[in-house]
Amino acid sequence: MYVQCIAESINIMGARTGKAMKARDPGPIQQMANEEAANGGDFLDLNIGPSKKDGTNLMPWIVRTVQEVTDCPLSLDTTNADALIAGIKACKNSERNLMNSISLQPERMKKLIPVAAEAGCYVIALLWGVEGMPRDSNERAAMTVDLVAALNEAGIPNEKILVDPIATPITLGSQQVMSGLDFMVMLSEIAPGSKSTVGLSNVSNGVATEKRHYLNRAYLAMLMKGGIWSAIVDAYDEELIKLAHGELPNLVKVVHDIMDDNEPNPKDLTPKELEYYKTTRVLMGKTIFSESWLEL
Ligand code: THG
Repeated sequence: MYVQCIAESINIMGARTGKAMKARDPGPIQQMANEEAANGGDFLDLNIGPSKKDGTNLMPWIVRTVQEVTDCPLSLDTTNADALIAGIKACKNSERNLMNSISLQPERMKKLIPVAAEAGCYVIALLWGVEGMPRDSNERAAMTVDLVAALNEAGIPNEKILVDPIATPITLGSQQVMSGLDFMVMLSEIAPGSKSTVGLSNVSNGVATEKRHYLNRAYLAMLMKGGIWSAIVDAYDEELIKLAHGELPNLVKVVHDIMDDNEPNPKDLTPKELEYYKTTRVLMGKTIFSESWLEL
């Protein structure tokens, strides 16, 4: 199984690229784009945050800057709808790129859906409604039905839609994490042929930096059981990219066995497998989460 990796590091909050965006300095952004593509990024996320003031100038500038050095498809990421529109219009090969994202807010849908339909690009259907995030898999299902219907009506086929159920941090409890997973399994029935994505590092938000990778990796292996199509990831995590691209099947098997209630004996596992074993149990709520979960 191959999960498309949307590389997340070109980000207005990032130490290396944030300053370069504000100064319109192409060097650091082009360097990171080349690194992320070389590391196995299948799309490059260009995240300019809200950029309320100059988003309509900044997004097209970044698109051109990155497309000067790489043919890797792009994911244009901002809450500023006008900036997204300007960015999509600046893209070469617009049908290969990704609009991140369209949520269920009516003014956003009205502005963005016709532009995505016209460009023929992929779109992330973000399950964020007027009342905020969905609370369980049923709310996610209802939101998907509404948003996918609106996209289809404009002529965007399910094959171009990546539903994002919004991953929640483990610090909010494993029930929330597991409900996102339940939804992944339902998605193929709700919108046949549609694709999916999640912001993987959301799951480890608020956890000490050096421990976040373990949670992100095990969570990805869990999502693979639900057939996830893509994930927004740190392309500098080599092990994560290998996992996503199907090169670590033994680790994926450990995780899926636990999910199938076919628990391996921890005594039979390698140290690396044990890491995934312990972390999966935390994400599933079989072990209570604490920052020392790996030492237990
Ligand atoms: N779904 C969709 N889009 C998204 C998200 C999502 N876009 C934004 C976010 N979530 C995914 N992108 C990131 C980008 C960076 C980080 C996390 C998620 C991150 N950065 C490091 C940090 O903050 O510690 C390093 C920053 C730096 O470079 O200094 O964690 O859920 N559709």
